[in-house]
Amino acid sequence: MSKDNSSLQLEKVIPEAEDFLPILGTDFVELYVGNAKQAAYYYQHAWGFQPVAYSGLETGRKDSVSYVLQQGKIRIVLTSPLEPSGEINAHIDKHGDGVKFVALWVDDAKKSYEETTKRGAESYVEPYELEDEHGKVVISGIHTYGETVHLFIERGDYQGAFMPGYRTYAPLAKSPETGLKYIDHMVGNVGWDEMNRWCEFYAKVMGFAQMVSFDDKDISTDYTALMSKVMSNGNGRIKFPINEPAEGKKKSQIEEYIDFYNGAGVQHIALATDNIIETVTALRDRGVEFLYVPETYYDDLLDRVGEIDEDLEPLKELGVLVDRDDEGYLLQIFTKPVLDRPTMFFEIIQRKGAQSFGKGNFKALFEAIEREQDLRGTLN
Ligand code: TYF
Ligand code: FE
Repeated sequence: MSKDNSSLQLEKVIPEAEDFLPILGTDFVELYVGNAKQAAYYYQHAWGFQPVAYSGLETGRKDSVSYVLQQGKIRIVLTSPLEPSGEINAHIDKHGDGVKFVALWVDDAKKSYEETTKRGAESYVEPYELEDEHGKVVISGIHTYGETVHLFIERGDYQGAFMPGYRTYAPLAKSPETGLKYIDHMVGNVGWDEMNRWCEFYAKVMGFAQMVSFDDKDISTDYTALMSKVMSNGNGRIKFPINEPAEGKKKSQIEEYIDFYNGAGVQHIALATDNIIETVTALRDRGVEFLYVPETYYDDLLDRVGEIDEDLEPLKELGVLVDRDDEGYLLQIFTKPVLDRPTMFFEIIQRKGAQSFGKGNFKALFEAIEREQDLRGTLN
């Protein structure tokens, strides 16, 4: 377990003019789920996402249904099939509920498609246009790890609720937001020895660079191990850590994920807040379950991270972890898996200068995950 938090920089800074894939931000994350109506209820009332748009039978869509929810800049789409068989059912059958699309907001979806496919990306969908009275949206897509897809979304000055084909969605009851602002990073789990291949994909096909402090040293506790590298796009707005399992005495959490997801996929989505104590308190009050860290974690916390703005007591009460690098510190906490399969979970993160990922917390975090694995009987 390395405690080294060397300065985190892009290995090479990509000048804007040379970035062949300028990305404005994450446009949305779309999950294929068994019951979008109930998933939408969960994300609204437990997480405080607000209803934005809906598409389904009432809008003339016959085969599937989608709910669009938003909090801060975070937009999630929940999609379920209305028919047997087909691509969505196959995805759910194999993976359970999970992330299908990580959609990236771009100025030019056609150019994004051309630049990436000519560098070797496998096409998911060629550029196509959707138009209604509110304007036009252009969409294209390429495959990434597992059955996950990157869509490129060009909105121009589209004025509608979400996209052509959607109408505003106004359920009977709403719940207040919980202070979530934007997606900080999204992590992919890939199979044995596949990490470098997918990092090379992000480098070569999408023009990303590795963030250096999180090098490819393996991360291990006494029992389990994994390897991880963080890839970031030219302007640093998109950060995609990639994990692969590594050999340990017991089964890596990454292997457990791969077993239950039946392949590579999105492991966790880190959501940023500017008040982690308020956010996590609200989420916990609404039933969101977080990983437990032993109280001893807090015994020498201030010796490790130095002075912080927050009171120790509420951090300890909630189980929030703290780490420092040479740019500042960060606070983070992880949910238990949010599905029946031990696959996807969320991280809540508040950055106070630090641009790293909580390396100093990996041991405590991974031991907490091991305790959960042990309860599931999946540690062996
Ligand atoms: O995104 C990260 O790198 C941190 C730590 O399986 C982490 O949130 C890394 C690997 C993992 C779980 C969390
Ligand atoms: Fe993370």
